[in-house]
Amino acid sequence: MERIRDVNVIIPTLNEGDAIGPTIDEIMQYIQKENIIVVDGNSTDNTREEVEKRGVRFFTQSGSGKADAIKQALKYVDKEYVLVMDGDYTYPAKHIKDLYNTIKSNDEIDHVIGVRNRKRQSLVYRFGNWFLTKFFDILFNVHLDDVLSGMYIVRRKALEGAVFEMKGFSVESEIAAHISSLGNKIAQVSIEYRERLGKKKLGVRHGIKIAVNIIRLSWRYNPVMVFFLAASLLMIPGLIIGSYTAFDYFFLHVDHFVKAIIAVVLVGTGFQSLMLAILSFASCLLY
Ligand SMILES: Nc1nc2c(ncn2[C@@H]2O[C@H](COP(=O)(O)OP(=O)(O)O)[C@@H](O)[C@H]2O)c(=O)[nH]1
Ligand SMILES: [Mg+2]
Repeated sequence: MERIRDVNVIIPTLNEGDAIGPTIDEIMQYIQKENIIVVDGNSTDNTREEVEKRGVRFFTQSGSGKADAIKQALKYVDKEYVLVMDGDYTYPAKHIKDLYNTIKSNDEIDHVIGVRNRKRQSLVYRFGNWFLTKFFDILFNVHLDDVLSGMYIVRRKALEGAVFEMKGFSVESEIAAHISSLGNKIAQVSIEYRERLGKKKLGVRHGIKIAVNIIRLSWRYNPVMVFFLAASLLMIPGLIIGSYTAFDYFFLHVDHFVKAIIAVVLVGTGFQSLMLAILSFASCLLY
């Protein structure tokens, strides 16, 4: 079978001694080994030996976390497309072809995400992924189904000029934010998701960090939405409390001073936020 030539594969690893061997063996059915790069976060197990045994490029990252690793590996890529894939054997390599064919089929598509079948994920993990993806969708006005997937392909040119500031597991949302803010297309392909080999690293703590980082990204790329969301979060409860106090005051002659003050503050700051949203939206249209 003819292997794909114009794709670099980046695999971030941290103590994936059990999984990285089988992961690479599978990838090599589709990609020649010269095009694969493993970027490691100072593993203390046999990850390095497993990679080098197979003649695949291996280097140890500087900085820390998955984001720094991928950012650094991007400096060494030279093919037209870059595919990122976790090194824990969860993503079947056969899907490389699906992602590749999709990005290759349309010049307007800059990014293809492998949307995981969630059957193998625990309930908490599944909810976290769903919640963070929907949160991202709202703030960036897109319709993605799995923004945190660890398997995706990107057109290298689309990443030129990207600002990477995020840490750890927020790198996927940062890439999606960059591509969607350019107004370029992100496509999706359904993929299977397997049980990982070795110990997992992601927890609720990481989920919270990702949520905060999605807000920071939105602040950078789409501030209108942040103002608008803040406005709704303040004005909706403000209006509810306000109507209730007004009703009691005018019809039942009961005063609720504290509630009335709270309502005024909420509606007032919410209104300012809304004005800022409208102003920033208008200035976006002008420039
Ligand atoms: N280079 C590098 N890779 C990392 C780091 N943390 C996690 N990874 C890798 O990133 C991928 C995703 O992490 P993983 O533990 O599978 O997350 P989970 O499966 O979602 O719990 C795996 O291939 C990890 O080995 C890091 O600090 N540096
Ligand atoms: Mg994983």
